[in-house]
Amino acid sequence: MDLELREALYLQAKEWVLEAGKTIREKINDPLTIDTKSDPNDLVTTMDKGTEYFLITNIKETYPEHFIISEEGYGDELQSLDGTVWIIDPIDGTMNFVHQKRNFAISVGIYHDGVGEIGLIYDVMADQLYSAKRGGGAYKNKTALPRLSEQKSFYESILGLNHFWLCENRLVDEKVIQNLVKTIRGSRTYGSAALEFASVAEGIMDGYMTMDLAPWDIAAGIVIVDEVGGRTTNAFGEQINLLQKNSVLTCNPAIQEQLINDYTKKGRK
Ligand code: 2AM
Ligand code: CA
Ligand code: CA
Ligand code: CA
Repeated sequence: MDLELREALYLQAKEWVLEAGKTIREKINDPLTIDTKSDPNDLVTTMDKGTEYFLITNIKETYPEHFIISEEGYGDELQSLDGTVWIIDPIDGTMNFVHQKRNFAISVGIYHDGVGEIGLIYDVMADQLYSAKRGGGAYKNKTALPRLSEQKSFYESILGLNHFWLCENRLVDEKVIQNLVKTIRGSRTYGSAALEFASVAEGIMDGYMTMDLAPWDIAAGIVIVDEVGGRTTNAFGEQINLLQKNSVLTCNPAIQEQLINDYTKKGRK
């Protein structure tokens, strides 16, 4: 992608994301209409839909030749990642948004012919923007994020995991994951995939592993984690396909091999 074009795209995307976030902050205490999707705990609100609508109408008007993959239904049905594709989650962490009024993010990844060019993750209530351009490093607001330490010890690592990994599940023997949790230093569950990717990029968590995420949960995070030298695959070290759901492991490369070889692959069902 042409670098000048990309810079313009980045500035425009950033402006829309910050504006959408400001609107959410201003309306955070307004009454909400909450619906459920696949199950009673799978929530969606008028704010999720309104934010997606705002972003997508702006994109379609300004860049009619671009494509969009997004969660709440205003995007396109794509069979390929050819061309320029925006991959959008208007609110990542809707349960946090509804119950906690914090710890949720707007996530926007922009890919060109399948290559991640721009990643934006906006922690709305904290007013912190994680951003990256391919080859240009990653930032938290205006501060460059350092590359992840190559010295990270597996035993001193903190992993983002949700508790379903410790229950009987279809992917990995839960006993193996119980062993993993006892072996590492600690585990955390934030409830927003995008913010967990941002934490890995910032080096305040060393990895994040999850069973079943959609492209919009991870597209921006992949670009940002890449830019600090992190790696993202599925839970077994295989390549992610951004046209479908995947299990996901994003982490410091220093712990990747041990995590996959001694745990997820070993316990794979
Ligand atoms: P969402 O809030 O945009 O739906 C929570 O663990 C993470 O998983 C969030 O990033 C959440 O994104 C995502 N997620 C995907 N599908 C979900 C579901 N059915 N229920 C709850 N969270 C889901
Ligand atoms: Ca959702
Ligand atoms: Ca999401
Ligand atoms: Ca969402």
